[in-house]
Amino acid sequence: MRIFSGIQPTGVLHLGNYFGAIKQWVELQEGNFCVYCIVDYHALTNENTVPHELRTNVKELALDLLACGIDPERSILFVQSAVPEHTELCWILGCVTSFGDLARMTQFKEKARGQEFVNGGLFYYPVLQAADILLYLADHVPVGEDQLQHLELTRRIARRFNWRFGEFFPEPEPILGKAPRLMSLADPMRKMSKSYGPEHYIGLMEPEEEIWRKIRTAVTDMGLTPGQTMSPGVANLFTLLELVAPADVVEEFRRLHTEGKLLYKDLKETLFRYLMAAMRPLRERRRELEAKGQIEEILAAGAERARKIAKGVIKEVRARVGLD
Ligand code: AQP
Repeated sequence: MRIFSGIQPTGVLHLGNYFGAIKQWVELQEGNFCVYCIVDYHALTNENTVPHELRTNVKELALDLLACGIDPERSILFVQSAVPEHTELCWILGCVTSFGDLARMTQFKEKARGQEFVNGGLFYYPVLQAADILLYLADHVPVGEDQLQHLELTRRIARRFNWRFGEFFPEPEPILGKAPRLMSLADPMRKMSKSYGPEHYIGLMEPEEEIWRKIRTAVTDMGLTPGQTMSPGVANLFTLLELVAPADVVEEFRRLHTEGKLLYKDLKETLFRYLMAAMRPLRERRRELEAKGQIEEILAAGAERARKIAKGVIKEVRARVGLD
């Protein structure tokens, strides 16, 4: 498979990002051609992005990704703005994208809702995302569930380009992980996300006491709606437990829940223990990588490899649309 995926340098890496996407990124490195991108142009669509913070966030995120297991020898890891072909392809693809399709994107509608100033980049975001993926002729994209609609649009854009200019781009398929939609612990009706504030995510590299505080205060009893056997908050804690604990531990907690004997305190303590056991090696690796300090070289080498591919694809695209 030819894999492409991206992540925004908009702050800390959280458990939703990790279990929804990054863990698959790492696993897919085995036997596939993988291109992983820190999408800083996308981050500019966020009105709160501050220049010096963006620069720092890019490096911090690169360190996080390496600590999670992205191997720059096997995968191409680079920063989007270091490869200008992304924006060139974005413009060309925009010209085969339907305005109506863009206006239907739920992420745009959610992010634009209630904002006094809605920048054009936010509206055009899915076209740039399509360009990111198609520039590497990727056929598979590991993502969380929130990105499925954008990926469907990428497929439509590829189809329309191919129809107008001849078969060229693949129609990429999503790869969903075991936790395609991890929910906020403070409000389990919303996805875990940075946009809603620090109470709504758990950062991979947050201090342990802070992670325990967020788990300890996680919402559990919300009342059940008809047909539900578990409240959304408890279901979310079980989802997390399944990701980090052995099957027999999860089974035991499920049995207690079914018998009405489950103590949430026990569930939360066990989850915290297994979560930290899973995260500690990553946190340790990050400290080592930070001490080594080779991040700029790694990203520069990644950009060089990415650019080689991007240039070849753009050359072909320019010829097909009549620019060359
Ligand atoms: N809650 C989630 N569950 C599963 N997967 C998730 N992803 C994000 N949240 C969840 C997946 O993480 C990858 C990177 O997404 P991104 O670049 O959109 O990351 P982000 O913007 O930092 O994620 P946030 O916190 O949700 O940011 P905002 O609030 O700005 O939208 C993607 O594959 C995504 O699906």
